[in-house]
Amino acid sequence: MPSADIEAFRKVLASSKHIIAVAGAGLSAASGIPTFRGAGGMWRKYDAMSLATPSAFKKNPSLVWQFYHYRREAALKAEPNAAHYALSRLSFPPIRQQVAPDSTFTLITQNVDNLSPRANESFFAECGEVPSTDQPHLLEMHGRLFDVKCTDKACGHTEFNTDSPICEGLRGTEQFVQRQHLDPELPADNLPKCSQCGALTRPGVVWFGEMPHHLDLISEIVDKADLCLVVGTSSTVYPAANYAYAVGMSGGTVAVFNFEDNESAQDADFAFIGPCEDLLPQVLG
Ligand code: BJW
Ligand code: ZN
Repeated sequence: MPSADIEAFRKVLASSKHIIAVAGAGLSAASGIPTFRGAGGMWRKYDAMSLATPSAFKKNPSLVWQFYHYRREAALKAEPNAAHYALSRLSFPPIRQQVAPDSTFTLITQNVDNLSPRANESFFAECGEVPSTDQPHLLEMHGRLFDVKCTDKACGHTEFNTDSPICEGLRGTEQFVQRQHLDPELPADNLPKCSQCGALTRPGVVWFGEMPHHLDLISEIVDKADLCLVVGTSSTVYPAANYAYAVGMSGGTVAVFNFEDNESAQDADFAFIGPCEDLLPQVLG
């Protein structure tokens, strides 16, 4: 049975040398970003294979872009929540009183919404001290909604673009997603084009069947981790779903923060069941 003893968890936190957090959509739920699989989740309304695969994009880039335009607009309107900031706090030496001074912390997020980088940036601005860069504080393994990639391999241009809307042709189409009726006829001319070569672009997120980012670095960090926080993820998508298991198998501690008492919570050493935006600040201290 996992423990929910906050004092016992804090002792482990304080004595851990290499801490990681593996985060998913539940981390951003309180910011108003829908999850994928839970109640109100996007994969309950839309078929993931028709929107989040390279073949879906090849077949109908208009449908896929309408979906990602909606997601971009939602993420631009959202603000980081208390759970993002609780994790930011673990990254910044001057205020990391809950952890050993020589410990490391890396957030490995599956989220693409830019809310963790924004939380870190504003936290860092408040702290006024440059965080140690020996190991990255944040790895966005499923890419970023605001990376826009040229589909012409010979060009290969990628840019970070937070324009709202990303192009005039998609303006207002977010309503189609809200009404669950994407426009299959939206012409390809209406879609975002590469600023360098004019070819069609695609969202810089990692779709099913594509290789997630930073895998070698993540493997190194996971291999030496002695504490893994699993925050707001259903742990159903690989390879992310394996990381907590790997830490547990090598003798580390696993602590799950989730709304639901799911399988990964039952297998964990600690399980804090409830909204992570309340639990993370409370439990991390
Ligand atoms: C709260 C809360 C609150 C709510 N507080 N909690 C077997 C083994 C290995 C791989 C595979 C395999 N079978 C198939 C595969 C391949 C596939 C895969 O895993 N498929 C599964 C469906 C089985 N994986 C891939 O294709 C990946 N690539 C790959 O494997 O490359 C080859 C490789 C080879 C060798 C080594 C390594 C790699 C790529 C996966 C790409 C996933 N892409 C998406 C879309 C990204 C773009 C976009 O955003 O649109 O990523 S799918 C979607 O799922 C998104 C998410 O990042 C990902 C995970 O979802 P997440 O975050 O867990 O969300 P939910 O909704 O599932 O869960 C939310 C949780 O929050 C719930 O538990 C709630 O209870 C909780 N919650 N509110 C706390 N307030
Ligand atoms: Zn191009």
